[in-house]
Amino acid sequence: MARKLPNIVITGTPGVGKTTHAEQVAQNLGFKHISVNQIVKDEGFHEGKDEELGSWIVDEDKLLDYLEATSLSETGGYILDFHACELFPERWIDLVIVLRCDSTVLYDRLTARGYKDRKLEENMDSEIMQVLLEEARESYKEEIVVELKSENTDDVEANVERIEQWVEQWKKNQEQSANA
Ligand code: DAT
Repeated sequence: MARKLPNIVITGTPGVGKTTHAEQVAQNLGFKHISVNQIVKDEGFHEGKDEELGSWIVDEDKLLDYLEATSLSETGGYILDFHACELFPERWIDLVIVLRCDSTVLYDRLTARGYKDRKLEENMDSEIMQVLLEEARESYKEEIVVELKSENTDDVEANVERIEQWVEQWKKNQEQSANA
């Protein structure tokens, strides 16, 4: 059965603004915001922490089983907010937003969060090398991957509006194909 609402992944290097965007889109559209990192932590879907990087070593099977048990694949209307995207099955996902940020802006955001040493370096490198954009392009169809800049509040406003317009169009297309 076709989903009534699309599912959206919002991805990018830590600090680019995933949570900021996901919360606003979820609130405006009544979508469910899934902070994947939070779930991994709260539900224990990990095999401990990489101490140097400070990130969880995710147990993908447990995480995917958990997501599979939600109404995500049937009803849609979910926003998955995570610093990786290739693990989500293509059939679940309708749009992949990759947020990008200038490195000086990102440096300030990450140091404000207390990131330093290798954790800071790895994340800065990841953004500069556009690791998440490549991962998204390799994992999903080109036409559903959208790169958006997230450097100031005007960007957030414009991006949120653009995502909402995209959702409207997606719904119209679904209705048309259902009636065809
Ligand atoms: P992420 O979820 O990708 O780790 P976040 O949404 O928590 O990022 O944002 C990190 C910090 O940067 C937070 O203090 C909000 C701020 N921020 C993010 N995107 C921004 C933007 N486009 N303009 C201004 N501040 C932004």
